[in-house]
Amino acid sequence: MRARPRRLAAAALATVALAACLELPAATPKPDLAVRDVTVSEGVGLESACTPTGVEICFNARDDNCNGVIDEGCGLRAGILQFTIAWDAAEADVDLNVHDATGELARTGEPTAGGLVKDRDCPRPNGECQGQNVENVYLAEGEPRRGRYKVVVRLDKLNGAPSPIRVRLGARVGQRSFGMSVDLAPGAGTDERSFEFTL
Ligand SMILES: [Ca+2]
Ligand SMILES: [Ca+2]
Repeated sequence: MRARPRRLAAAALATVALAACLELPAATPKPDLAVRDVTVSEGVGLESACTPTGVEICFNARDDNCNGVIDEGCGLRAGILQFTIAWDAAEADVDLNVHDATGELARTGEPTAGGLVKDRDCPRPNGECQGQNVENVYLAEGEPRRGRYKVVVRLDKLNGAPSPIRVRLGARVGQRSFGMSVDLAPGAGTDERSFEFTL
């Protein structure tokens, strides 16, 4: 009787290992994924059109080739929903906080009830980010939940980096792409900017 759970655990581990090796191709967007009521923090310019500038460049949170996927080929996961931030100040700790349609915050590890998961969290003490600070949240499973999504870009700590910190946010919502560049500085009112929309 004891062998069975062990076999199941081994199978689960194998599945996780296999999933970790695969860079999942972007799902084909469904044409009916309508995006409504897009809002951003006051004073932030939102880009809602993609202008191709050449081949995809890694870790800039831009869909440089306008193929609907941000920073593909760079080790980041992608899905029909994808939110990516990038910033140059290596020491600064900036967080990408994406709340799904149920209000749950996407974290590394387990997906939220709405299927969102974070696959990269920077900077890391072990140098894993190699000075290329990127955070990425994507829809890992299921269909996008209908409802209000909130994407917050927040400066956690400067860690000695000169203020303000310029952060780029790129978002893919079905066939639509959005982008914004923000300057974050410590203090209430200046340490975060947000982007919201309804599906
Ligand atoms: Ca791309
Ligand atoms: Ca890019």
